[in-house]
Amino acid sequence: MNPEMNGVEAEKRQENGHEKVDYDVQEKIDYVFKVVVIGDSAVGKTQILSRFAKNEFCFDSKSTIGVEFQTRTVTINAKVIKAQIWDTAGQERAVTSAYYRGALGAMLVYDITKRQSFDHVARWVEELRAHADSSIVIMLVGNKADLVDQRMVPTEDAVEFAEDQGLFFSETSALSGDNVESAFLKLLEEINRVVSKKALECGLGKENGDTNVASLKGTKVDIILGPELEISEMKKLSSCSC
Ligand SMILES: Nc1nc2c(ncn2[C@@H]2O[C@H](COP(=O)(O)OP(=O)(O)O)[C@@H](O)[C@H]2O)c(=O)[nH]1
Ligand SMILES: [Mg+2]
Repeated sequence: MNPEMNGVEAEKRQENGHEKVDYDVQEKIDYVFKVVVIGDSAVGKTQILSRFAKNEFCFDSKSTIGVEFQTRTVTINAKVIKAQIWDTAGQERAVTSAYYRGALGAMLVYDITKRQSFDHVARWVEELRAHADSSIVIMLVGNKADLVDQRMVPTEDAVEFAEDQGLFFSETSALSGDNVESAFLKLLEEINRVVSKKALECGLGKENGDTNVASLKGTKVDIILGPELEISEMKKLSSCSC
């Protein structure tokens, strides 16, 4: 990862780039969920992320190299959730355990036109099992679904693998935008479900019937909480990633 640019700066730059620092929205955020995007080089990870975060597809992917994460805020079950989605930024071969730290979800991407990228998916799952939290939610994504004539990975092979490994599965096209939104939203919904369940298991929400930010403080629930804790968490992450 680029030591010159930690997560905090990446986000500032992104928001300043859009000349938009929306403090109102910031204040309302209930949870920040860290999600990592992994998979072989050139499968479309950066483009999937751009499609979800900015609804953009950039033919010159190089222009996004160096940005370590992008964010998008969505509402799920009346909770305002900021998805903080990390990109390998061209460092697929050098992903360290710091990249996975605190991640609640993973998008594991392969290219439906490159059999090898699918054959490597098992290795990426092992990597996740070794370095990420055991309750991490994993979405297997077959990208470039628009290239129908060049398909080398049958959908059934991926469905079978996903069922075997307990992963969610979707085929997407970052180019057309097909299924990108639904794949991310499904992942975030599942994370929300896991987090809410963990909170209940911790005996929370009984008194007030809710799993709000305040009630989660000081518990073992492994999430990044609202904006006031977000910066320190990001500093922690960035200081570990260099
Ligand atoms: N046809 C098609 N090309 C894509 C799609 N997603 C990415 N690409 C192209 O695949 C190449 C690699 O994409 P990139 O996002 O940089 O891959 P990364 O290395 O996994 O981040 C680029 O030339 C993209 O334009 C897609 O859904 N359809
Ligand atoms: Mg990339």
